[in-house]
Parts: sequence; structure tokens; C-alpha cells
Amino acid sequence: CSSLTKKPPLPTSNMVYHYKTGDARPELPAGEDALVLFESKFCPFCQRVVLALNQRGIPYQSVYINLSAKPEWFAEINPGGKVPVLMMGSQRLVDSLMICRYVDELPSGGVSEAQLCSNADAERLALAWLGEFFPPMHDLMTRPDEAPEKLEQVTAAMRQFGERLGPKPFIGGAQTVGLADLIAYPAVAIATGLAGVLDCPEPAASDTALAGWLAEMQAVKATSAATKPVEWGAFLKSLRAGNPDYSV
Ligand SMILES: N[C@@H](CCC(=O)N[C@@H](CS)C(=O)NCC(=O)O)C(=O)O
Repeated sequence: CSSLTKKPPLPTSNMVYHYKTGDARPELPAGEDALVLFESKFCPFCQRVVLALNQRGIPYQSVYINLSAKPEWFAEINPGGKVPVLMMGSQRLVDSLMICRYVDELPSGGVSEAQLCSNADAERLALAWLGEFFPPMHDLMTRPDEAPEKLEQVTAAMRQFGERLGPKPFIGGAQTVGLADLIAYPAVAIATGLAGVLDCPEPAASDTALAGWLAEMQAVKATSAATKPVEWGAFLKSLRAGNPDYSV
């Protein structure tokens, strides 16, 4: 299918403000039904939740947190200090997987979006495949000396991801996008942004099933709100330089 091998053009940057140390706490919407997502634009775990909320058409308000200089009041929101946190009135949920599953069970926001058909087997596959991305990607972001070897490992993980996807468009052999795909997409989007950071050729070979999956994912409505590979690239560059820039 030709649509599987075509890569859409990369959308441009969409800058947001990240609250930092010294900033006053923003006014939050009142009411037990209001959803507030504490997130960071450059957190792949938060991006999972953003994609799940958007795909389901559920309205929410984002509060972005600068993770290198967290605002003091964030300790009251999550004493563990991590994003994402989903707040619903007085209740709070932490951990992206728990939040994504919760979001998939919420009644639709009136836009009549279908549920994501969360499929535990597909989710397990996605997490196992991602397990091979995260260690070398973490090293690449924090240890500039080991770049070539680690990039090779990320490239191999991406190639394997494509091979495991097989001929069907989505993870687990599905014909439509599922929660597993939305959970996996942010980390893979980061991996595709790494080439720009390291000034290396792009690791995702355009002739693999992975390129097809990426094209399918970029055509999913929810991913238009996701952090773009070029933005990941710019942020990771600043992170590797020891000066994370949340304004890219
Ligand atoms: N297992 C958690 C991981 C969340 C996580 O590690 N978030 C990172 C950002 S990518 C964070 O908040 N780091 C700030 C800190 O630990 O101080 C999830 O899936 O939500």
C-alpha cells in the first residue's frame, strides 16, 4: 500500500510556556469534572497521555512544568516530582500507563470518538519493544562521548520495531490505531529526532515497516498535537549541552 511508505512533511514548532521556580501557581479550572494535565512538552510519558486524551476527544487543560527548575507548588501536586499528573477535581493520577488506561475508560467529551480498543497484548508488545529504545536513548541524551555506538543501538531497535510490526498497520496486527500505538509513538518520535541532534543520517530507513507505521501515526488526528521530531531534536541538543531549553 503506497500510503504506508509515504512520509508526510513535518509540521512546524508549537511553543508553550513551562512554569519554573519562582512562578506563581496558575488558576486552575474548578469542578470535579475538570481535567488538568501537568506535563512537560519534552516528556515522552506525558506525550502518551496527550495523544490518548486528544484521540478520545476529551477536553483538558495543560499546565507545563520546567523539569530542570520546577515551580515550588509542584511539590504539592506530586510529591514524587514527576510528570505526567492528571488532576480531576481533588483526585490525582500519576504514571502515564495508568492515566492512559483511565482516559480510555472516560466517557467521550461529546465529540463521539470511539474508544481506543485497549488491547493488553498489544500494550505488552509495545512496552517490550520500547524497552530496547530507552537505555541507549537515555545514554545518548546524557553521555555525549558514546554517541556512535548508542546511535547504532537505537537504529537497531528501530529496525527491529519495524520488523516486528509486520504487514498490518498498527501494533498487535490491528487495522486501527490503539492505545499501544499511542503509548509507543512518543519514544519513536524522539528516536527519529536524534539524527538532527547528532548530525548523523536519519536512523529510520525509509523502506522499513517502521516508516509506514510512522506515516500512519502522523495521519492520526491526535498526533498533530504531539511534540514534533524537529522539536525533540532541538530540545535534546540543549539537554546534551547541559542547558535544557524548554522554549524550543
Ligand atoms: N513511569 C513514569 C515515568 C515518568 C517520568 O519519568 N517523568 C519524567 C520526565 S520524562 C520526570 O517527571 N522527571 C522529573 C523528575 O524525576 O524529577 C510514567 O510513565 O509516567
